[in-house]
Amino acid sequence: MRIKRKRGWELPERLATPEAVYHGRRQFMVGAAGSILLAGLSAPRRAEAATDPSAGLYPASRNERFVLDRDLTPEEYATTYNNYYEFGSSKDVAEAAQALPVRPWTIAIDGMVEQPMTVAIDDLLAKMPLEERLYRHRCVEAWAMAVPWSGFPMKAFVDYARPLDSAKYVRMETFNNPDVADGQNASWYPWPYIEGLTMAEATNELAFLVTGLYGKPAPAQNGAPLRLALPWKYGFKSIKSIVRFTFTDERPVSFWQELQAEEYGFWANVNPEVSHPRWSQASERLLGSDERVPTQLFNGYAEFVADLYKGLESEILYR
Ligand SMILES: Nc1nc2c(c(=O)[nH]1)N[C@H]1C(S)=C(S)[C@@H](COP(=O)(O)O)O[C@H]1N2
Ligand SMILES: [Mo]
Repeated sequence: MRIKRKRGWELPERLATPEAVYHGRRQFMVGAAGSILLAGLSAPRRAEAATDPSAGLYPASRNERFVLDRDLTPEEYATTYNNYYEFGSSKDVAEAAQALPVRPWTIAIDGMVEQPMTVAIDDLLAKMPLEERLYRHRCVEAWAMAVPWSGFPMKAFVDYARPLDSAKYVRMETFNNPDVADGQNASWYPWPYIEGLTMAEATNELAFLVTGLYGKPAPAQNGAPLRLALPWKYGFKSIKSIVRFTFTDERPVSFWQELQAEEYGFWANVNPEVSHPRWSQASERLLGSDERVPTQLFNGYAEFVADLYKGLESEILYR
């Protein structure tokens, strides 16, 4: 039986979801039996998470340089209201994401580097300076949260990767496994999820590779075992569950840009004065409440990043 899937824009906030772009194509639910199987898997998967080999590394000591102007979002909201299209286009993907095997997890480093290599996540964790940072996060859909991420500066990772001077960008790729991530069976999306940064952005002190949150290893729905946090950019730049970093001299085309370039670009810096083509970016809703607060230029991080964009005013910097 073919069941028509609920369209993403039935709820007000989803009016603003990036996926509201797909050309009016009708979608059909596939593998209803498959989701029952996943539900059955979730308890053992949770037990597995409890024995995460990196669990002893948390909580990491807090870097006090990054301060918030608002309360932390309660953990239950940050871990149950997620964008993770690999596991579906609703916000309710936490359960389905438990099917993602986060160990073993190997990360490839290739392209313009001295020596291409692969590294297992736990070997990488042993080499990187783990710390906790409190960051704001601003989704392009106009919801926002404040999260205690754990991880390491992307700069430390770039130093480890040893890119050549000819590298101008880093391109990142999420896993591609439609057997565990049913959303990847939706063929109108350009899987795998891709994102990219200039080398100056990737080595800016704010760019942070995340392995944990709320003093614990990151749950799958938040992008375990390795994701980005780029607090001055719209949330879609903060790619989850990364398996590959490619250093290149060509500007990467990201997942959302490939899907809808008029709405989602390469730079995607937060700016309250530049509207999305379909909604205002002037204010944002704090996750877990009905409160709206004004949005800030670069999401409040201008002092760290504004200089990165000097001389680039002819580019589309704010979407
Ligand atoms: N691979 C992948 N990464 C992703 C996404 C996604 O769908 N797939 N969604 C992005 C978007 S739109 C946002 S707002 C954040 C959400 O992160 P959170 O679920 O931890 O809040 O992840 C980003 N990274
Ligand atoms: Mo987002």
